[in-house]
Amino acid sequence: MPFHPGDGRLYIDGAFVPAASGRTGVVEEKATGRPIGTYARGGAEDVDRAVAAARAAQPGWAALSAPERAGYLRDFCGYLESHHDELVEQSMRETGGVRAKAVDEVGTSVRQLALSAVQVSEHAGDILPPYKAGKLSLSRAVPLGVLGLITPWNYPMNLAMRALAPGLAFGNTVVLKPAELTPVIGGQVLAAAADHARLPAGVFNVVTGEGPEAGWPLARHQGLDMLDFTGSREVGLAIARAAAGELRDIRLELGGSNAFVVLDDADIELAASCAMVASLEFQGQTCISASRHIVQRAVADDYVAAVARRAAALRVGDPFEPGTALGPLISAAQVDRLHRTIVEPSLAMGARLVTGGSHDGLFYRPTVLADVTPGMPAFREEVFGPVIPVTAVDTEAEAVALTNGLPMLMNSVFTRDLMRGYGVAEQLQAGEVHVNDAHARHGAENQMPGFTRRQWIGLQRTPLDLPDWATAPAPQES
Ligand code: TXE
Repeated sequence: MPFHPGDGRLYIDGAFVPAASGRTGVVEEKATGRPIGTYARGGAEDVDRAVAAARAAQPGWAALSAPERAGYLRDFCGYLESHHDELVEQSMRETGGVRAKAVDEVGTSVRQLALSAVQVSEHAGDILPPYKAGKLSLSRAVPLGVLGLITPWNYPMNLAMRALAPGLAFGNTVVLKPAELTPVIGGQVLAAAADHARLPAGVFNVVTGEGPEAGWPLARHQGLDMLDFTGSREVGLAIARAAAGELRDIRLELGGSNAFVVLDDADIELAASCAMVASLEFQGQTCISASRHIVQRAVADDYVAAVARRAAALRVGDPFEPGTALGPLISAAQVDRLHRTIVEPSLAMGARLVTGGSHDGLFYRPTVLADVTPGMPAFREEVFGPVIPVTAVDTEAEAVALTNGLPMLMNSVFTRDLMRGYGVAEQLQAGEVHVNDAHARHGAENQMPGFTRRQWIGLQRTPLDLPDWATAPAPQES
């Protein structure tokens, strides 16, 4: 099957179609700025059609047996596997990530599909502990219905897949709006895979386009049963405010200011190596990247030196060139945000530039800032770029308090004493904490819910324990 990414069409109701407006946008290779395709700039009319198609297809899709839906998912997965190398290169071009990052992205998507295809036959529901003799209570997993997905540009394929795969497996239908910076790897190739797998028309739809033009109409659409959004705090807040006014169901994954805590008995070289991955992998543009390094003062100088030595030696450039560790940032807007609103003001407030701090176009040098204090943007904001801000603290308690002072998704703690690490982890208010490890490589695909709701059903031969006044014989009609 030939691979034709980037031909500028939407995928609605089983057909590749232009946007109703006829408008298209250009897909760029991030490292070179070279145009590598087009995408359709969908709008409200296209979103309406896609949601209507998904709504019409949903009952029939949910009525298929679990093994039938699993079969479609395996064919979907087969397309991704058979185009693995092209997809990896497409991801490298569109996101600017190095090969290992792209391989991870495609691999995670494949594993997610394979897992959902199995899970759907295993999780039909539960038989619940009886609360009274003579009664059978069970819960049945019921699809939510039509899901809207709005996804970002950093891991475009697998951030779509982690909702798409379990969503479809459990009988939902989907409308996906991928990020406009990565519309091919985040949307068009998934449409091609769905088409190849012959998913029934309307089960999976892709509306590419800009956030305000295509994303907002989807986020607000009354025809959705749930909207799943991954992206910025600002847009997430706008969606939450609108949804609250209409009692609509949404799920948001926004950023966080994740902490990387180094205690005074840590193996400093190990912590510094892990810091490279935690803060610099994919140029630090990951929601679980370490955004602030909180280090006990006794080891802070050694830590800053170890981190800066490593960071300064990393090669920044075209991800296709061998030896490149960091590719370009995703856009000029992201470079500008990082440099002008985080690095420069922090330096002006007294942070010390140890290495980096400059950029050539989208290529930002890995940067280490020392003497960062909690009032500086480098501490307060999610850096979302290749910057390691180091803040020294005197005590373990201070490290815990500072970490807990900002929202976060995932933290790391470094110490040679595992029980000390456990004690700190227990006090951190993060969803996930790793002791002596960079960040999760545990396969988040295992954690995702199946996009179902539970329907409780109680069965009994005769009603139990009805009060006398209810069962008393009814008076005869006079
Ligand atoms: O996100 P946007 P951006 C964070 C990170 C980053 C910042 C900005 O801090 O610096 O967000 O990134 C769509 N209605 N994360 O500007 O704009 C948009 O088209 C509906 C963390 O790229 O939120 C895209 O599909 N949709 C995150 C998606 O929202 C709208 C990963 C995300 O884009 C919209 C990425 C609107 N009004 C960024 N405006 C993570 N948690 O991993 C935009 N969109």
